[in-house]
Order: sequence, then C-alpha cells, then structure tokens
Amino acid sequence: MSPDTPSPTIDALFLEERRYPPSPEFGAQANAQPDIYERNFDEFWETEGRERLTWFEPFDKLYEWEPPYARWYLGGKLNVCFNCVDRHVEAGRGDKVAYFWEGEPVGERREITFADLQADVVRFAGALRRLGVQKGTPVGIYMGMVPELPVAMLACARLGAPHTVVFGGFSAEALSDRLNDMGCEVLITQDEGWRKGGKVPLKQNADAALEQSPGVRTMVVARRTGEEMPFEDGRDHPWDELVAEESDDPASCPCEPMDSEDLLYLLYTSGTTAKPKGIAHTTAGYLVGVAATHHYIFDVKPDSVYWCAADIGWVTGHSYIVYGPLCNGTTSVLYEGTPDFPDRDRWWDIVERYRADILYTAPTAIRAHMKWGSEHAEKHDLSSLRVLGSVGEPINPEAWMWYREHIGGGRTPIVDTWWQTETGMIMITPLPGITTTKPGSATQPFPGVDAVVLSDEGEEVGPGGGGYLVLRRPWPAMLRGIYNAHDRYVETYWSRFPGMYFTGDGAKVDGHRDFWLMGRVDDVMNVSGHRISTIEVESALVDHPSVAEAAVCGRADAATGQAIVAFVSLRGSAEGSLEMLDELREHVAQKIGKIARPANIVFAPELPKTRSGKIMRRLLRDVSEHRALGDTTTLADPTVVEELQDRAATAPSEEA
Ligand code: 7RM
Repeated sequence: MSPDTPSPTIDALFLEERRYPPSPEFGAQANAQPDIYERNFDEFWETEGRERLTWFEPFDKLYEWEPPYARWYLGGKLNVCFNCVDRHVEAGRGDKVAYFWEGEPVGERREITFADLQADVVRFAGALRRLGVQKGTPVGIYMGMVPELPVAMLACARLGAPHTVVFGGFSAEALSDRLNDMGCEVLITQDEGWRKGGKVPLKQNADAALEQSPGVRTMVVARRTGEEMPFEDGRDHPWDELVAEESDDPASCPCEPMDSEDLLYLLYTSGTTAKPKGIAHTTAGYLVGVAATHHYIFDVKPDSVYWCAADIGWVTGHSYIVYGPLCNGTTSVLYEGTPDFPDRDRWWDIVERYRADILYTAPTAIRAHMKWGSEHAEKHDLSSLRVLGSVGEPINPEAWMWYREHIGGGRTPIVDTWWQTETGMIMITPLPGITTTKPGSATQPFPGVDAVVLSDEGEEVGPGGGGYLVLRRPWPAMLRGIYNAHDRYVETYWSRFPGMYFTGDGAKVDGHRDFWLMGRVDDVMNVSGHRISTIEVESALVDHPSVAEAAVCGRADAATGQAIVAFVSLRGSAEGSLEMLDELREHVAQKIGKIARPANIVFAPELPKTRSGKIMRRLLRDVSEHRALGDTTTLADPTVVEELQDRAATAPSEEA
C-alpha cells in the first residue's frame, strides 16, 4: 500500500448473516414496545426519573451539560437505600424475596426478603454510624459474594457515605492503593472467602493493606468461615457483635436525604499501566439509568427470578446485582462460588432449583461451559429461562449460538449488552421482543443514546466500515469524572474527539445500523497496513469446531509491521498438533481472508484473563515478543501466563 493511500480506520472482515427476529408472543408481553425508540429524549428520562424513583423532594431540571461534566435531576433529594429497600417494605412487599443466596459449599442457602434486608441494613448502618461514619465519610469494602456485601453498600448509601468496593480477589497492595486514593476512613471486610473449595484470606490481606493505609482507622469484619484470627484492639470490630446491639427499626437510623448529584460510589478501573482511575458515580442519574435499563432490557416481571452471575466487585454487579434490581424490587439469585464447584453443572442446578427466568453472564463463562460440553446443562430443566444476557467482551458468534441453543433451548432472546464502568448503565443492546438479533452484534443504542463510529479524522464511518466508538450526548448514569483527576479525565475521554466521549473501543456499523463491537482500539493489529481487530480473528478461530476459545495479538515483525499470534484453547479431546495448526490457519483464511491468518499459534489450556474474565491481550503481546510482563495485578491466575511463556518459546510458526 502506498504511503499516501488513506488506510481504513479498522478493516471489517467478518461477515455474519444469521438473523433471529423476535417472536410475536414475546413482543406482545414485553416491557419495551417499539415506540420506545420514538420517545423524546427529555420526556423519556423525565418520566423514568419521576416514576421509577421515590423522591424526598422532586427535581426541577432534567440535566445540565457543560462538557465534559453533566449533572442530572437537579434540585432533587432522595436516598438510594430508601429506593432499593425501605419503599418496597412500606408498599407491603416486605415478604418478597430480594436475594436467594447460594453459598459455594453445597447446601448453604439463605432466603433474604426485602424486610430482612431492611432489618440487616438498618442495624449495620446504625453500627457504622456509631463508629463515626456519617454523610460524606469514604468507606472501603473488600468482600466476597456474601449477603453482607450488598448490606454494607446499602448501609453506606443510607448514611450518605460514599463507598468503594474492591474486588475480593485483589491483592493487599491493590486494596491499599484504592483506599488511599479515596481517603477511606473505614474498611469493611470478612474473615475469609470461599473459592473453589479453598479459602481466600480476606482479613489477612486487609491487615497487610492497612499497613500502607494509615488513614483507615476502623475495620469491620464479617464472619464467613468462622476461622479464628487476630483482631487489633480499638481498630477491628466483629460485624455480628456490632449489629447485635443495634435496633432494626428503620426510624432508628433514617435514610439521609441526598442531593441528586451527591457521590454514591467510586469504582476503580485499572488503566493499562498507570494508576487505577476512581470512576465517580452519583445518586439520582445513576439510579434512574440502571433501574430503567434493567427493566426494559431484561424484561423483568414482578414474579421474575433474575440472576446476574457477575461479581459485585465489578461494575456489572454494582449496577445489575445491587442497585438496578433492588430499585425495581426484583428477586435475584446471589451465588458465592465458581461455575465448576463442585461440578460443572452447578449453574444449571441453580437455574433449575430457583426457576430463574433471566440469566446475565459473560462470554468468558459461556466459552468455559462450551469447552466443558453441553451434557452438564442437559442434566437440568432450564425451561424457566426467558431472557439471556451477555456482557464484558464481544461475544464470538459461535459462543452466542451455543448459548442460545444449549442454555436458551433455541427459544430465548439474547441481549448482548455493551457498556463500561464509566457509562454506569447499558448503552448498546437489543431490546427483547423488538430487536432482530444477530450473533456477535450488540445491535442498537438504548433509546436516547447517541452512539457513532468515527474515523481517525473524526468523520462518521459508513455502513460496513470500522472505527472508533464515541458517544455524543450525555446520559443519566454517566461518570461524573475521575476522582481527584480532572486533567486525566479530559485527556482520557474527551480529547480524542473534542466535545464527545471516547469509549476506547473499536466498532463497525452494518447496513441496518446495527453495532458490532471490535475490542479495545489499543489492541487493533496492523499487518501490512491492514488494521485488523482482534475479535474478528478470534471469532474466525472459534468458528472452527475444535476451538473453544482464542485470543490474538500482534507481535513486531520486520516484514509486515506486525504479525498475528493466536493463543488457542481447544474443546474437549482435540489435540494441538501441526495438522491442527495448518487447519486453523486455513480456516481463518477462508472465513475472513489470508491477511488475517495467524503467523504463530500457541495451543494453551487457559488464557490470561482479568478477574472479570476479560482476556489480557497486553500480556499476550509481552509473551509473544519475549518481554518481561507488564503490570499483572489484575490477572486472575498468574500461573496461566507462565505456562504460555513456556509454550510460546517452543511454538511452531509460519516459517517453521
Ligand atoms: C460492563 C463492563 C468495559 C469494556 C468495554 C468493552 C468491553 C463490555 C461488551 C464489551 C463488546 C460487549 N465494564 N465490553 N461489554 N465489548 N461487547 N457486550 O464490562 O469497564 O469492566 O469494561 O468491556 O471493551 O469498553 S468494564
């Protein structure tokens, strides 16, 4: 290619032509009806704000937009805990189950009604108040998937104390960085967590973290495993002893009236290398955004049993296990453990037992189930399922098809929901009953969301072309900045295309204006001037019947600029032979073109992922270029990369 030929921003190579129109029966009963797309933006969010929440004082202005900061529902007063808990009890729904909690050890279960939740939250909020927590006190939370985790979050919200939840799998160092950045004064943790039958030493990690976080003066420790452990006098307090002294009368610890724009929480996202960013979410806009999207996108009904299988430590858990579902008064499943403990049918056993009708999970989990085989799901009656959701990464069309067929019985709509910690709520998604879905496409912007794909030059890319995904209009749950880092906020999100929010993701739009996400733009590969997205090569690989999962990255290459390296994990009994290598390269060539053929393929049992299941391609680049690894703090299992380094050193390549 000559240097003056402008290259496309991202090449779009993968063509997927399967279509799944909604069934008329689903459409007729759906929460979202087609006219939702015709609603006026202001009218839609005003109505949602007024009708979906209970206000102590009504708002008088929908929003103010002074780029890059928006404020929503100005003048309103409300409390998130009141909306998620108290008002449901006051309305006579105290006996409704809020959470069916399922512990990892088989047989450990708790049924928590909205009235139980209120009593627990009131007692714990009272205890925190006695420990000096008041409106504005920053609180850290470091726990596993126990009922006390949502209780702790809601108790903070009740008092008006902003929280930061640090995922229970993070190290002491990651925890103390976050506590220090937010200036936390109190930390809530638990003795230990359960994971795959083993124990995670949460309190011990918290002790180590506090050595580097002198600002934290108080620690509250919930009991989970009951293991004896040292308590520091004056600093550490057992949760159960604290709450035993508190009243469960809601009037004894009332909900603090908060301003619409008061801080609800920070959630830290790790930038690629730099220090984690404290993404700020405030009270009213966030709650309206997550409750409205939860209602329409998952088609939640009053008698639904909804299960989001994410971890609460990730934004998906904040928005769609805690705040959205509780605000809507929904019954949820809350599961503590992993999908394969003690057996690979654990999830399907849970779906069957609770008759869950909505399941929301991530492509990484779907691919794991696919790798283990459909026989585990077949042992169970999954006929209660009505809607399936996916989030976290682009979903490969073959994984989408497997999910639809083996979990959804070929009957349920799938909502592939695109969003970010920063957006707070789902932004691009099908609406079940309305949208014709396509395997691998997140389809349409949610009503009122203004998403476009732009070229390097900032021009809108036409149908079929790939480019940068940006959002042009503010939305209620949008981030209100990075905590204490205005310049970084502007630089990260608002400087690439002035006045518009840059998502950092690549995308293409097809002839029906449906969106196809193409991964992080930092991961796009450049092979002889062709800018190839990782997801398209990965999806071509996963399309091969022997492949369960694939991750690709570019490594420096003298001839082509970059060459594609693929890391492939095979299904069941398939073997990573030289023949398989040729077959896979040929398969990619046929599916999307010769240019996208991997130069090297490394067969590996597992791929390096973050705790929320996203493939860490940055580490794959380090492995492929035989470099020392960059930051690995967010890696779920460090042994996985070590294994890859060994295998990459001996992997056969194109030249071999
Ligand atoms: C909810 C969440 C955000 C990044 C985002 C994308 C990727 C998320 C999808 C997706 C394709 C999807 N928050 N992503 N959902 N890519 N299709 N449906 O994941 O802050 O942890 O990550 O995740 O790259 O920018 S997050």
